[in-house]
Amino acid sequence: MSFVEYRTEGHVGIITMSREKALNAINDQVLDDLAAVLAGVDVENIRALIITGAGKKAFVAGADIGAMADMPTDEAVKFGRKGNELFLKIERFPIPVIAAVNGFALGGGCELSLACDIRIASDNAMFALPETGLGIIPSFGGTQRLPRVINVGIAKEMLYTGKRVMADEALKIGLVNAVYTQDELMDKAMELANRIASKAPIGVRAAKSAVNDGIHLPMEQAIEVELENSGKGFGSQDQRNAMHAFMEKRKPDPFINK
Ligand code: DAK
Repeated sequence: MSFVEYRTEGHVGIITMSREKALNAINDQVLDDLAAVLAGVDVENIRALIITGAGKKAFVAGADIGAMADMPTDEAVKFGRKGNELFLKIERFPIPVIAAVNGFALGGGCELSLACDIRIASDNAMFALPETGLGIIPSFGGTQRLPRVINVGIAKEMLYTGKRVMADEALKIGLVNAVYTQDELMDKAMELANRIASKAPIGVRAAKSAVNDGIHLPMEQAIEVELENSGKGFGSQDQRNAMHAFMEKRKPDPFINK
């Protein structure tokens, strides 16, 4: 039995963290199952991914505390590495990944959402990094990604105190792009994913690479990264199609990712 489900709707892939009895908490098997699902995504055809949690309570309530309570340090390091490799894969996945946060996003769950390109949330969502209260720190990238997504001081307050941030505050501090009711959340996530999927995949993928690879570089190097990525779209069939359609005052033919 897998703890991670995957289905597709048109050009959109939907990943559901499905360990509902434990509020979708992440153990070793969850990491393996998520890795297997990602490895199976047909990136030629799929143009956006959504990650959400099963049930109405949680996106992911964290790494599995029961599994970690008596874990030997060497195993904890292995668990951390596995999580880090996987979350890096999500961050660098060739297509955009949207976290549809439908409830608790605590500890490792908050970190999973931070590895995604865009976060949207339901009005009952709650974000926190409560690890210092457990005698540890976030170890799936939370100390690094949170201060790169939101203001450093607010990130440090969340890290040092484990402060719980509800959906409306998450919106205010820029942790999420939008908040919807629980019933609306997946429709809105699909709407956003389909808006991304309607654009030329070569352009969208190049934009993701340009942002990810350039954001921490000095501007001179960063604009070179942009130029390299710009070359991926230029000369493509989708670019020729879209620009000629504009000149001919008609809609472009459907994009083919070539
Ligand atoms: N781990 C394991 N089980 C969990 C869980 C978690 N993080 N969160 C919830 N559950 C389980 C509960 O134990 C309960 O199981 P049963 O008792 O029914 O068997 C079930 O889910 C339902 O939870 P509750 O009965 O507690 O539900 P409530 O609505 O009353 O409360 C809650 C919901 C989310 C407020 C509460 O469950 C809670 O506080 N959960 C823990 C949240 C948390 O502290 N999350 C952060 C975990 S620390 C590292 C790698 C990674 C990390 C650290 C180090 N290294 C490699 C070194 C990451 C750390 C974390 O994520």
